[in-house]
Amino acid sequence: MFSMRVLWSRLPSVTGALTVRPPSSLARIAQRVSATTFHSRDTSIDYPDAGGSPEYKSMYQRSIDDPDTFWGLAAKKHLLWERPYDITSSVFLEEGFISWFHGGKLNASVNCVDKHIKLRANATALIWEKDEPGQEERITYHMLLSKVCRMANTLRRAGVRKYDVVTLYMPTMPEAVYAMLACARLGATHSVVFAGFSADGLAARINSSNSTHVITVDEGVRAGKILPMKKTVDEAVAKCPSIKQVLVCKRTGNPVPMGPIDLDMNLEMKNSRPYSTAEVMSSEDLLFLLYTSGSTGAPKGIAHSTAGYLLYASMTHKYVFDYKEGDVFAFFGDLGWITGHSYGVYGPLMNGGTSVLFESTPAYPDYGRFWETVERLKINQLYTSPTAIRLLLQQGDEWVNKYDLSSLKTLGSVGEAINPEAYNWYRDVVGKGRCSIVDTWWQTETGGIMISPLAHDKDTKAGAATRPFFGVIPSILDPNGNELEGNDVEGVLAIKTAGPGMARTIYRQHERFLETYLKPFPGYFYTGDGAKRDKDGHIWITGRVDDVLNVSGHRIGTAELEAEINSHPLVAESAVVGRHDDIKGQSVFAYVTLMQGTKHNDPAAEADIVTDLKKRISAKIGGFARPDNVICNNDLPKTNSGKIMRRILRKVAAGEYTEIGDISTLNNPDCVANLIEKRKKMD
Ligand code: 6R9
Repeated sequence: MFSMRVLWSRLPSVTGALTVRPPSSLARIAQRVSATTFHSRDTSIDYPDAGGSPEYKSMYQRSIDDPDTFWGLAAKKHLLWERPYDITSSVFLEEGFISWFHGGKLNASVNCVDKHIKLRANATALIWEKDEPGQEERITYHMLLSKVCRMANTLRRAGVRKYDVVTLYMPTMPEAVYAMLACARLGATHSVVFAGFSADGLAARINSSNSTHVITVDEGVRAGKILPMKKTVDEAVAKCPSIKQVLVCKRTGNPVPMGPIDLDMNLEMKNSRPYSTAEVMSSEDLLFLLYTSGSTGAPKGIAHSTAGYLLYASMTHKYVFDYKEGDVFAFFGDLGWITGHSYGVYGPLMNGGTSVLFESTPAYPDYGRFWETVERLKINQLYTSPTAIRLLLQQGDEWVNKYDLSSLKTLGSVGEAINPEAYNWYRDVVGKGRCSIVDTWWQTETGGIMISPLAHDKDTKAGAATRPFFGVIPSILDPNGNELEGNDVEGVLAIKTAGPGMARTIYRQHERFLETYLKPFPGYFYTGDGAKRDKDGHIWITGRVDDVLNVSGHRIGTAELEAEINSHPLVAESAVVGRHDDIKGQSVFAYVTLMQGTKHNDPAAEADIVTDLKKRISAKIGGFARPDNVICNNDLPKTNSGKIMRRILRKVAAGEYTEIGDISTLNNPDCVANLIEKRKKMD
């Protein structure tokens, strides 16, 4: 742990001119903090411009030819170090050894908050756009520092220590940001669990990470509905022996039962000092875990480092969106998603920016919500998902045209491929043809945007993620792992580099990290996505090539869903596939074989089981993963070796009966006709 006093005395050559006296104002703290960097500088945002193609090309080339110099300069400039690093990078991809800025010491909350106090104490750090429109709250950097410190002191008193894992189960609100940064201040690793997960989903993530504390709220509010979040935490924590304390923040203020391990966060914060020392962390210490779904097994706790992640989030935020000082940046999505971490919190705050936290939905109280918010808050960069764009497109242009959107400069899309119709509408109707559109491809595992045009780039196409960010070498491989050189090629997407923002491991499962990402194609980071490079060299993402579904931007592993379905006492076997959905991108389609003796063709009995299964998924995983369709059948198509032929099930789900292909090699070809018959009844 360092106090400012200790910190100064560690760097005598830089701080020699300063007297070691406790600072008496925030401005003075910041002055001294910035004096401790190993290069003297202010904290203004002054990146070179790279919006146009020539600058992009030369910077990209430099980042590939000499990554250490490229990222090293950036790290010296944009991170506030308590101690300089010694080694820029050491990467041995095949054994998952990824280290950036070794030897460096820093603290993430100091970088996101304290760093800015000297220059922008009264600038707005966060605008909380609450569920009810027109009630936004603004939090300045000074207020943010005070809240983060008060919360850090509260957590410390509640027993949170360096390297503990703290689970956050919270709505999109400033307290969630305070909690992330307060954990970072204490050197604890935060693990945010999306508020849509059920008690069981939450418990699984708490247990996997061995969390000691949970931070939550009394109740959430979304689209006018109350979500009993504390109650869900109570149910989860009953199954989590590692939890020592639950800290409850106020959202609705309605009374909720408080048990022996529960603490009222607001009360504790009120009585806490608004200054808190920050733990000195190493560059490679973990900043956070975020659970995500893969094609097999339980959810994976993707682990991100401190220095490399912060640098990558800030650089991508700045360059992809062309974020300028004073701009208002809005990610319209949930903080519990990696996009909320990198572009709702860390990227904008590293850059001294203003970030809008949007608690509501695109349709509440009506379909004009996004646009009314853009007008009222004068949003300059808007970042959201194709699902939301498609939903709003379907409601007609009147909703958009009612509002003044002239503040908008960059429009971003993330989470899944954006279809050309949605892209064109975003560009022409929302952006009036004068905004940059950035279709950004990346993953929880990559920490920040990997493939995307930069704002102002004119050489783009509707639906193409376009080109790699600095330091990224995207490779397209054939099934044997051979790199497909040149243009006009299609295959699986792998990344040949591990830049500063890449995930470092799967928490406490490094072997699984290797198996999942690094062993499939030695020397590359395997993404699980397909991609093509067109004749002009632009990259297009063609979708997952593994058994991972993407429903409204949520990643859901089919194996996880099948495990839940199979745990139903009347289910013998199941197979889950994705079906195209005009708004959600994909919906969950489940095929189920019932236990022998269960009446397969009794519609009433089947309907009961189907209802049961849908409820079960909502309860065990979360409502977003609920299957839209379930077919019960006495058999599923299998190969001679007993493998379920998902390819056929996908075609049946899509209603593409004529494209099913040869089924003669199946062990049980007859079952396909039954499935088709049942599927047709669903139309
Ligand atoms: C940031 C994020 C990652 C998966 C990824 C891919 C899909 C994300 C995309 C995209 C096409 C884009 N994906 N952005 N597909 N075009 N612009 O979404 O992280 O939740 O981990 O999902 O989402 O399939 O592999 P995450």
